Amino acid sequence: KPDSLRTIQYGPITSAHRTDAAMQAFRSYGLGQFIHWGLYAIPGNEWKGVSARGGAAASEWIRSWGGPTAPKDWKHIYDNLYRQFNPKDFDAKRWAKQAKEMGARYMIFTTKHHDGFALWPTKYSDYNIAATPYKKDIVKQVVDAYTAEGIDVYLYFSVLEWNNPNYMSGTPKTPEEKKRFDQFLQYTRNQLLELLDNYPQIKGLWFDGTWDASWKSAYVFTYQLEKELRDKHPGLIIGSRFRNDEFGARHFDSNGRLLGDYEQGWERKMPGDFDWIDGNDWDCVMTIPPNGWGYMKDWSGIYTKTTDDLLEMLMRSRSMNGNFVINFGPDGNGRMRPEENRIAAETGAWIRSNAPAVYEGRHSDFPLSGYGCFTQKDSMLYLTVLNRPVNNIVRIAVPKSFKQVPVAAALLQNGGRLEVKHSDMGLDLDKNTYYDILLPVAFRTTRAF
Ligand code: FHN
Repeated sequence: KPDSLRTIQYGPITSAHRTDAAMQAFRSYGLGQFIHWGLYAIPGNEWKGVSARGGAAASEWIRSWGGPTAPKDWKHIYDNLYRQFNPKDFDAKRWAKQAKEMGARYMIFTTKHHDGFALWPTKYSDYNIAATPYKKDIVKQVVDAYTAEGIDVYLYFSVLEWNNPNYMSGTPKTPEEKKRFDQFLQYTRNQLLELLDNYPQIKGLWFDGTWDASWKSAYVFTYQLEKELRDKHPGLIIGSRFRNDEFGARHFDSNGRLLGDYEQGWERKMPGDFDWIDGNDWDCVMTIPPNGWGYMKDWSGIYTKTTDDLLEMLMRSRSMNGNFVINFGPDGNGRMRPEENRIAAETGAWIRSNAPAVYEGRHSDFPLSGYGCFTQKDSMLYLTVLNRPVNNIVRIAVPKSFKQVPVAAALLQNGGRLEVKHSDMGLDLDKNTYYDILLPVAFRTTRAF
């Protein structure tokens, strides 16, 4: 944080560390599911057998594919893919049931990505699901199905629109540019109010594509828009990726205060230590491939994360008071990949046997262990063993400072759960003492080494 605090007019609108029910629910989510779905699922990161690579990410960035391998009229081809979008296997109830079994308590769904194509029948653009052979409102089906399963829905919304003639990345300068970009801002406001009107069950908006100078220059508009959205939808949760202050500071204003209800910057990366989050709420959104959120036909030649990888990140997130969100990219017919189905099933099985550690557990001041990470709820301390001791014995020194807390350590390991109470441990808390707990050897891993 800067030494001298600046006067900031367009800083945070909500107080940090909201204590209302919606934000308390956010803190207990534990696991979330992200779904990136749209026209980019049709090519699946390749076209007519040629591997395609757009800009910042694979798959959903394919519209920006260029260079010698891209067809000359590629953008025209891409912008007309809506004519063949007819996902015959799409079943929102099946997705929602799978997410429930996986243990997800919230989900983030792409209503419109950078290509500008809306998965709901918006009144403000013809480029939407109603113009496809499929026709029906996909956003409504997803919101209804997940809400029915008791999973909170957050709507992903890309401000950036590659195909919109009124969008520009640079700051509008000429009167004509200002007129066009003002039209774009109104269009954005209209679509957001429309989403809140159409789908009142949702709990949050997940903004993306807000990094360009044009949007950053509209800080008065975005400040007022955030106020309007919050007034319209009490309890609405908006992360730190929506807007910036008048000095262009994003995620945190120029005095270091969080801009939004939680830090939304942990994407495909995690805090290295509890101190990094500085007491703020946060979540981490994670791809299974290295970098590709939409469907990719070919996962060969890249490292795709295993269930153990993802469970480790989940429990590290929980040990630092964050939520962890796994991204799924259904194919052009609405089907998840076999690998995604397996990960969902394995993740759900592990969480079911360790639910309190995941959902109730929060950061513990217990000294970090080399064996894994701690989460704690009142006097219950959970250790998720990530680094299996060769001798299958976990030795933990219990600091005197903990003796007033009747710590009952429940030791967790992949696929199992060991609950050990004080009396079983023969703990002598008057001294810094070790106690030996023989861990069951039933460690499970999802990848044969
Ligand atoms: O450019 C997007 C990307 O396609 C994807 O949607 C991720 C998800 O968090 N957000 C942006 C990259 O930061």
